Amino acid sequence: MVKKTLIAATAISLSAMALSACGSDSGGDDSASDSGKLTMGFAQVGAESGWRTANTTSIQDSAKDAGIDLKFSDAQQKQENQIKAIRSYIQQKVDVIAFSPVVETGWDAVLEEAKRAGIPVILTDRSVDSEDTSLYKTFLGSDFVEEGKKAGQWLVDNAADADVDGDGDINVVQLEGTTGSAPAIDRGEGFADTIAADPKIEVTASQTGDFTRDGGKQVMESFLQSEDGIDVVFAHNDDMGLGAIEAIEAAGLVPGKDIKIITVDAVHDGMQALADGKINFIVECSPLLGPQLMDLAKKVVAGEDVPERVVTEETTFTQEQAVEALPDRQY
Ligand code: GYE
Repeated sequence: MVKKTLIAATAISLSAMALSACGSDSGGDDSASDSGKLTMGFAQVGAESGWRTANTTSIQDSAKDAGIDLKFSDAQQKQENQIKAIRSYIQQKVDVIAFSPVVETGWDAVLEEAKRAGIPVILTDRSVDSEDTSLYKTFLGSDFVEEGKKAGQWLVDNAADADVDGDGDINVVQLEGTTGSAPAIDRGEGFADTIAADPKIEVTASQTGDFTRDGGKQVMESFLQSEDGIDVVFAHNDDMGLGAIEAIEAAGLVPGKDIKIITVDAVHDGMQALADGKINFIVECSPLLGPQLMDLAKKVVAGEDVPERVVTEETTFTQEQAVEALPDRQY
């Protein structure tokens, strides 16, 4: 009950703010009918990581290729900004709204508004935690639980190596993604479930670094002070792992050797660090969702059936595999 009231109050104050939100969108005509092209409003999470930058480029490039008029907004990792952007897309009567929800909860009100306006919504990259699945047409993106499991499995398989200080325990510190976001929740869960197979492996500290390099660095600095005998870092993305590398080096330790590092994404800088031996294992999460998104958007607007879930295919990389794959990586 309390929660509902809160959401309603937030919805009112945000709708007032939405009146001034139109200016934050970039480019495009005012409605689909002006240009005869299909118009998509896309509410992006932010620009927090290399993954996000590659994802934005993929969406912008493939909209152009598909002849779709894209209205794009960057929410700077704030849900209220995404809600404002979605409301402004509803006002502008776009043909389709796509967005990557920064956190999982709190979307029902704005999604109901889109539904009432007859504008289909596509979730991409991250999903929402809503019981009413009629609020969106499809969800395109990775299986984050599976990614967490792959990270955990590598550690279980390499446990002997990962016990760097040889004390019989493998102490893991976790750098979590944005609190309340689907990838942070699901990667954490998949990882925890998998390492439970080996009682020697234990997560001794876990804190959010908000998916940023700076966040990862700061949290790792504090872990290095507060935790004894850290053997492994599990970072929910490459950027936080790269920040952790800086903190580990500043502490006079050798990343990849004195402390093993596992990350998720496989963006260019992460792959370079893996090839250089500073990261030990990366679980791939593909940001190249643009072409499939544009395809789904055209189908949804044309009233065609689309699958309710489209899962991205991805792999994993060891240090040797990174050396091989790097020259051909697109991002
Ligand atoms: O792993 C991280 C980004 O939602 C899959 O968000 C995405 C995650 C990605 O900030 O780097």
